[in-house]
Amino acid sequence: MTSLTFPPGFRWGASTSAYQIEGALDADGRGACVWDTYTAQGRIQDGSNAATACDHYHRFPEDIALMKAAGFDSYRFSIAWPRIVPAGTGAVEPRGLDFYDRLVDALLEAGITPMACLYHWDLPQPLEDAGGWQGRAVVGPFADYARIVAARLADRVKEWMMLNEPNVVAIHGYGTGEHAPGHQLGDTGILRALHHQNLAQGAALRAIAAEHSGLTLGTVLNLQPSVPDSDRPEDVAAAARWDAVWNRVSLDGVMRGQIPPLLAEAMADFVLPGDEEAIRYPIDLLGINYYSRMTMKHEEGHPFDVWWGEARCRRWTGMAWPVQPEGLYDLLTELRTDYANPAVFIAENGCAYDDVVADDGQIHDDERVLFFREHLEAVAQAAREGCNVKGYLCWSLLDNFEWAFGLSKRFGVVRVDYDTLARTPKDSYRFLSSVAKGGDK
Ligand code: GCO
Repeated sequence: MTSLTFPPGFRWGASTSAYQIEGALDADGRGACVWDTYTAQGRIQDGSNAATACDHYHRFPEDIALMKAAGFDSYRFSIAWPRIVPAGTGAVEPRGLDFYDRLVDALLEAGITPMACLYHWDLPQPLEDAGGWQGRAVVGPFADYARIVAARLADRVKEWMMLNEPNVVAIHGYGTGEHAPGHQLGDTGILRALHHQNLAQGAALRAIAAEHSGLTLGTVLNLQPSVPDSDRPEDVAAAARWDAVWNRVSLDGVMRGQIPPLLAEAMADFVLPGDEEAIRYPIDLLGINYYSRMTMKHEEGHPFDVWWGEARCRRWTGMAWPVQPEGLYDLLTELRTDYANPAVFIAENGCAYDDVVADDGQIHDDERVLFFREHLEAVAQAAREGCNVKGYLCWSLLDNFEWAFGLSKRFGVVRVDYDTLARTPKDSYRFLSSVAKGGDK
């Protein structure tokens, strides 16, 4: 077995997002977001909602104590836009800012470095009503919100991520309709949502940089190698198309200011002169969310005439996602060789399984431990070969509201009992803790 050794100063921690854990959706003047609307439409598979979720809004001290006890030194959380600017534009809600102020102080007190993500999918509903990510009207409000939050917190929060997975927002929010706001606007709708997120990101990066120096600015992308299901030319072309949509619009947008050539024609209607400069930014740190490879084939009737092929792997997670740690190694290697080896960190990696609470009250989640071990080996190997990887944040600290799956899919290293809200660390928590503390090598 490869040893789990990492470069000096390698950072360890967890990621969460506001909507998935906070609850308290009506507290302290928070406005409505697209996920509130989508949930109220009855579109969550298990009929649950995020009204309470993990009640992190009130229980964050306990959650921070869990991270500290694990030996985690870093934590990525997201700030809920509708808590800060409830109507998307206009009045700022001071009680929303106060909450993140308390959270940040408590993290620092615990010796945990806060990393704030500005957008983990909770678009204020009034902005969606005005066109959402389909148009440019959202760009200015996002930059304003970024400036407001940074003005309050950047004296203590030094690491800022703009977006989380713009591809998933675009594809599922505006293409398949499986995520809020639940539109099915075809290929053009997906590309519009991607491009306008790129523009908003560029504007927010510049807005924050203009106000504060010495910050680490970046964004978080879900990057997953797209491989063809067969060597038939139409499958090879489908995988390349999917790579352009899923990975390259976002990655090449920020890193190179480039629209993928494969998509240039399809995007010509709404990419204006100057946009490529506006979306490019020399970020300091790139967060990567990795779950699996994507095996794709040509099939009409789906976005971009691409559909899932047969993933060749030995195991699947409880989401029926293939377990393919070698894809993470390939991805890190590609960033090193083809993108000038940027500073990166794993911002999410993890898995859902149908956890069982054993007679001893514990959760012996061996499959999740194995998942983490194999992916950490892939990261360690890439780092040994020179990849500039700075740290690893698991997804997720807590079981939480897994979007359209509701509370039915558990990704946490800490179990949440949704009746009592009791937290129980799983074996996977102890495993990551031992690696973070340097005891498991
Ligand atoms: C993501 C999402 C998370 C999900 C996780 C599992 O960024 O994809 O950030 O919110 O819960 O990926 O599906």
